[in-house]
Amino acid sequence: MIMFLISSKRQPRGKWGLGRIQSTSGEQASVSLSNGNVMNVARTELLPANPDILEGVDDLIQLSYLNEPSVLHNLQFRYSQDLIYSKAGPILIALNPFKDVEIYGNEYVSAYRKKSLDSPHVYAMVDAAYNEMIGEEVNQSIIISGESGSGKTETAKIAMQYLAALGGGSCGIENEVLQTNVVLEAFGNAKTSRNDNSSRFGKLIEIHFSATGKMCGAKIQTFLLEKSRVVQLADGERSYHVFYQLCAGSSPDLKERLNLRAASEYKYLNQSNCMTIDGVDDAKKFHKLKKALDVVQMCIEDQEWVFKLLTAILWLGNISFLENDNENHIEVVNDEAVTSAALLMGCSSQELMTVLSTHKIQAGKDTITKTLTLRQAIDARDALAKFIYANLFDWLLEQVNKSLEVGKRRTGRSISILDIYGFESFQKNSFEQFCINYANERLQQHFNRHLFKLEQQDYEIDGVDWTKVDFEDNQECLDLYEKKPLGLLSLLDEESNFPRATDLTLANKLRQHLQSNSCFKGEWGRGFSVSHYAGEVMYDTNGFLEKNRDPMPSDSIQLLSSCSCELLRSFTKTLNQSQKQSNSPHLGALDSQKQSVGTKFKGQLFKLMNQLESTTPHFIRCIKPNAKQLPGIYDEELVLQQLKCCGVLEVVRISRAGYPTRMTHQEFARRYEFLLYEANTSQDPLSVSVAVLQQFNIPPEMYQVGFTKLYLRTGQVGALEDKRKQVLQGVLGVQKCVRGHQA
Ligand code: AOV
Ligand code: MG
Repeated sequence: MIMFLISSKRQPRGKWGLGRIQSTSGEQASVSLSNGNVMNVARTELLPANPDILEGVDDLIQLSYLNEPSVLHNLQFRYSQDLIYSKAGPILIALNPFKDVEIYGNEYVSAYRKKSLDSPHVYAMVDAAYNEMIGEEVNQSIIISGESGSGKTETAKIAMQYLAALGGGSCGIENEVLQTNVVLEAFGNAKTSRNDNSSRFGKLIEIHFSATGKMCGAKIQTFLLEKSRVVQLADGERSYHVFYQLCAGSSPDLKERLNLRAASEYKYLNQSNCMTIDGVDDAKKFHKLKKALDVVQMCIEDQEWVFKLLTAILWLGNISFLENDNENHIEVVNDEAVTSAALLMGCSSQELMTVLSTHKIQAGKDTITKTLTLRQAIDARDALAKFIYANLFDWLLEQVNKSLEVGKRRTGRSISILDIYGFESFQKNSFEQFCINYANERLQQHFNRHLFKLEQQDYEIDGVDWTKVDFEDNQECLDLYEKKPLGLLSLLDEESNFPRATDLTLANKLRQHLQSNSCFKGEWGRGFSVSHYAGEVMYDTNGFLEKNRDPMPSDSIQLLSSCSCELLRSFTKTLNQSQKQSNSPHLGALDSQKQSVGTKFKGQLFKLMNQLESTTPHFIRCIKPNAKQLPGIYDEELVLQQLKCCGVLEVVRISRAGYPTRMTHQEFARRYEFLLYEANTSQDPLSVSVAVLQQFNIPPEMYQVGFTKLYLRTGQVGALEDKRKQVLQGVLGVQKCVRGHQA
């Protein structure tokens, strides 16, 4: 059988098909299809297919032919039978089924625990991590990546369920850990065009275990919450779930206390013509959220404060402005929106109106009050709403972490699960993609290092000749981002410090200084492109400076620090003094005291990488089989592109090129010495091992002898193991026989 490319005008790359060559002439071959049709195909478009017995193997490395169509075909074959998990060497590939597949729950947990099931599964991978943690006291990490909607968050939850089940299930700390998902998803997830439940933040949960292997606590870290979503939505998308849940599910009593209306009455929510999600009952979700908040031990008073601030944010969004006749003079419309927001925040309507319409400037000893332009006023209002939401999110996380706190933390017994946004490349890419893709470069390097560099080092240290397999190193792209003073992040910060800088001056600056890096390409106007490991992405600098500065007017901070709401006041305490009284131009340059968003993110990533370096990593790559979020559809082009982006194809190639089976000379000799026909006179494990290899005619190119270990290519120990089993069974048979006689 062969695979061949069916050219089609509609699909630029064509589709792969399966067939048999009937005859060839010149550059053409005539190929018969399974449906009996015959077609002519260019010979350059033919590739060998795998034999039928390899159809649907659960590890791609077992395939004899590892071309792209074979890998795609194998995964598709499995997907069509609901076998959504496969391996690529050490990596677990998870294809999103977009429907319930009956492979989870207690029965499956215990089957994987007892090893009566060993097909690829999240459970199997987590079980291996758990065993290594218990056995060797080494911290473990499970790193889940994939593009939006591919199933990362669901996979992370499945992993957590397995770990919770090991401790006895749904009570105590296990339940608490699981319930954090409900809380964080309400506040950090939203419907986007790609995923009805899209996480708008990255998350690392570190789960700790006691000496007896039970969960005993956890700690959650989050990365880069998308704040802009609170105030601005794309058509067909929603803001954070919690707003709709609150509006739909709160009791009439609570509604009255908060002066809360229906979601459709709030501008922050109704601007995108999308208020509900098919199949989701927001009111029901609200009740689940309240139960989850109880489980993570948030008291009723605190819960009420949270709902108050959420409602305040919604009312802030309804505040409008009037432009007066004399140009550049605006006024806040003194309506219900202002009074409600002020009441909930604990300040006077007048104070709030002043902050949203004027700006105080210190000139020597005098304070001059200037009126804001309409644009500035809207920005000030939105900045306030974003500030409150982002701080509320952080505060909530802090509360959750307090309730999960481990008494005395001990290293060597934790499993961290990382669920972080995958590589993104859209038609239009902005600051968010710029940061997300940077995070993915860092993770990719971690992945490379672990799988390739470590592997190679291993060979070299052991004196094994291994013609180095080339792999893509992405250091140059990381340098492009991180070098000081001439890297993307430094230059962005520098430009953010100039009040007069614009998107265009930023783009020019980057072009001027970065042309020498081969991963950088200046485009015309505001654009620039970066060659990421997963492909080239063109960024539009529009909004980069504002988003990197993330300004919060000092007047607003002062207002918050004088509000009667204690929670709001606490949000300003983390800001340092100079920032509160900062005299920077209104929403202008980056405050010298404040870290930019980009630099802060870089710091977080470094910390994350340090944490991960001290663990044994396990990688799960989630793949989205179609963009429609529907079951049963397998879009080859889309899958192939994702397999490339996450390095699966590269891993398959490298694993096969190397020597995946490794045993020390001692281990090998101990295991197989008894198979030798002639007893080896030498006691030396190395010469015993070599004698075994020779007796079994293992060809020299199939193994290498290192200083301490033997290295064998895929499939080579199979024959030895078979023989061993055979002999052992024979011996047992004889023993049984002997005993039978004696009895
Ligand atoms: P993501 O985390 O990777 O996207 P999710 O984990 O939210 O993606 O998955 C998206 C949807 O796919 C879920 O809401 C489920 O409907 C479905 N799904 C995923 N995995 C499974 C599974 N194992 N079984 C059944 N359905 C599944 V994002 O957070 O957008 O990057 O930012
Ligand atoms: Mg997610």
